[in-house]
Amino acid sequence: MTLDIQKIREDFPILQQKIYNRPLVYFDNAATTQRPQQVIDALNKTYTEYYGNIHRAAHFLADKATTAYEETREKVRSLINAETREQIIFTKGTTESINLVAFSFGEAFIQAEDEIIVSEMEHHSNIVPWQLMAGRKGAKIVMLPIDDDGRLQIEDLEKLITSRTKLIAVAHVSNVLGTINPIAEITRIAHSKGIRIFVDGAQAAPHLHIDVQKLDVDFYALSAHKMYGPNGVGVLYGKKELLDQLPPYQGGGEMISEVKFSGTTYNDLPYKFEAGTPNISGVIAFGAAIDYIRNIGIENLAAWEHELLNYATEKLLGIPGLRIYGTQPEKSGVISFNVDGVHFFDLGTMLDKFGIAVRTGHHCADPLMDHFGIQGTVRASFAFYNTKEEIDVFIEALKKVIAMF
Ligand code: C6P
Repeated sequence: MTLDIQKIREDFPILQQKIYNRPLVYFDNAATTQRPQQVIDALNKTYTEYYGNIHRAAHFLADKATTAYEETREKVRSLINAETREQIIFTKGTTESINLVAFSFGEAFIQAEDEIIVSEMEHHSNIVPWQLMAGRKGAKIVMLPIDDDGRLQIEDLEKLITSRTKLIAVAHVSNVLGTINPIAEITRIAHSKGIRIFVDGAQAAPHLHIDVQKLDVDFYALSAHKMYGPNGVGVLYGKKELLDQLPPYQGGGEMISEVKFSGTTYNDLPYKFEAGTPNISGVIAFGAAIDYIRNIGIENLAAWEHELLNYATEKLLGIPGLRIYGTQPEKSGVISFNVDGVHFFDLGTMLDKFGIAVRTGHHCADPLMDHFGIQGTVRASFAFYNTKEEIDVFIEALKKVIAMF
């Protein structure tokens, strides 16, 4: 199917504006995507028509809000093909999902001297929570290295695994390199040794068809704001037998079954992990975002983004002195690069003056920067609403900026 990109773009009001009198070129989609009118309308409709606190009141508004909230849970379940809705836990985002597992899995399963394997390409969100847990428990973090193409050295994995290894934490897609990691293969190795796997899907869920049962992962995390949905909403998927064994992450309303000063019992899944009033309107509007991307078709948007990636990569490689980090064939629409003699920050700041939004810096991946011996990069990241014409504008602006320096 060929996508009508111009028609799709009309759904995104923010893309219609000019920045410094030039049409906005939004290439910072890995940081956060923009929202279609359908998502904005869903948010608006929740607040204007059926806002109430969920799961706890007998009145009409609360009942309607609860139904809509739970409908999104079912949409997420279906999107990632989880076995049951109980395994879909709403959080604030990928970061909170990781902190939840690091805390609760740590409490249940980690002893002093145990080891967690974390890859070198991880976002800080998939490093620091494990370090905090390791610090509390006296456990150790072991790094799974990458090569200079940005490929995980899977062949080293078996050598890194010891009898103390309890979990492997890895991104499905790198936010800097775009590398799509072979999750099914890593999972097979992990499970053959009785090790659990946590997958950070923040950069994968917006671009790939995710099937948690086929991947056989133990935990999977994602963020709605990278999927054309509201910010402040995320998901944690987990295998039921594991989630059942984990203690709660936070205490508060809704996560309990009965509270007595002599002791408290906890609610069933997924509520055991959803303490307090959640982002009700955000979760409901996330349902509209899922409908939106499923209407386009994940395969269709992935194919178009891949075409954009190839088109931009070829043009960028034609610029003398430009180096791309992350050159794996299995790659999503993210291009990180530097240009000889020009600081990434200057490039980003000048591109902004042409109306082009890119991200510059370490992209919350310091260990990865250390691997390449750099402080940061410029990163252009694409979504299905981007066009080849925008890439042409970006390349021309980039050439002008380089010439100025
Ligand atoms: N990366 C980027 O510009 P939150 O902030 O919780 O929604 O997602 C955190 C996160 C976790 N893992 C990966 C692979 C990510 O890319 C991110 C967020 C953004 O690359 C903001 S730093």
